[in-house]
Amino acid sequence: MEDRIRLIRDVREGVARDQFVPFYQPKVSLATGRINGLEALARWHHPIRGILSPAVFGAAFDDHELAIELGKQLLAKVVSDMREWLGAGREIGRVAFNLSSAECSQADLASRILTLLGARGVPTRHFEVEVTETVLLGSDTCSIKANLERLHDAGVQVALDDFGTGFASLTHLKQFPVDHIKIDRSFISDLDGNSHSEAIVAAVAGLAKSLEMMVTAEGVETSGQMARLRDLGCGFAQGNLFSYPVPASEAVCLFGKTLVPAAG
Ligand code: G
Ligand code: MN
Repeated sequence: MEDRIRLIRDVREGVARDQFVPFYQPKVSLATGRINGLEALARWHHPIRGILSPAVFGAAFDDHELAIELGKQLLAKVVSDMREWLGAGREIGRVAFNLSSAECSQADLASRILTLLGARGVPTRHFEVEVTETVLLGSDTCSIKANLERLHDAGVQVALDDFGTGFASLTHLKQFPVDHIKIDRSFISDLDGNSHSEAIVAAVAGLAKSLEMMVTAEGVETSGQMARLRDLGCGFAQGNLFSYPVPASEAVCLFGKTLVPAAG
């Protein structure tokens, strides 16, 4: 059987068996060192192969119906985790959820998310959605724009993910209600020594500041990168330096923590 078909069949079975779970990775303020939120990341708790990342199953998102089912399974678990944390009085900040192209093209996505948050008593100020430029370039621009505007107007923050790797980024900042830019990790990984990456990070941080958007650097792995990011004016950072993505049971220990020394 062709690899792609086998993968889609296996993922479909995994979804039916409720094997997809969110892991969480903290986002940290470079000014205060404190955690300001988490990003929920899809993981497949495979009965034989263990915890798998989207590097293994990401291609399954090309199947629209499956991407939507998978998204629903993950969203329900994320909102449930948030409900539990809020109920226990945790300072959860904002929890970000990655949206696929298939989900964003659904006309009822925003109302589905808002209804679920409302039903579980999770205030929208604690929620964020992340979309890549590839998602924004999807065929159904109308639905995508309407969904993001509805979410944004309701108090859900909108983040533009993997910034700098797609097309027409600057147009998107004007066309869509973007609150937050996430700089792709390819610019961070060669920060130590690559002056072009430095210039790009500085420019994006400046752009975000002028547009009054938050800016988060992704994939920060070394303290050298962290120090450079701080100097270049980047407000927030995320990456394995601070914490690997962890299951909900471990994420609960992260709230309210200071992960790096404050600037100065
Ligand atoms: O596209 P997006 O930025 O949402 O992807 C996040 C992915 O990046 C996750 O699957 C996560 O496991 C991975 N990731 C998170 N932090 C790091 C890091 O510091 N280094 C690398 N190489 N990958 C990371
Ligand atoms: Mn993301």
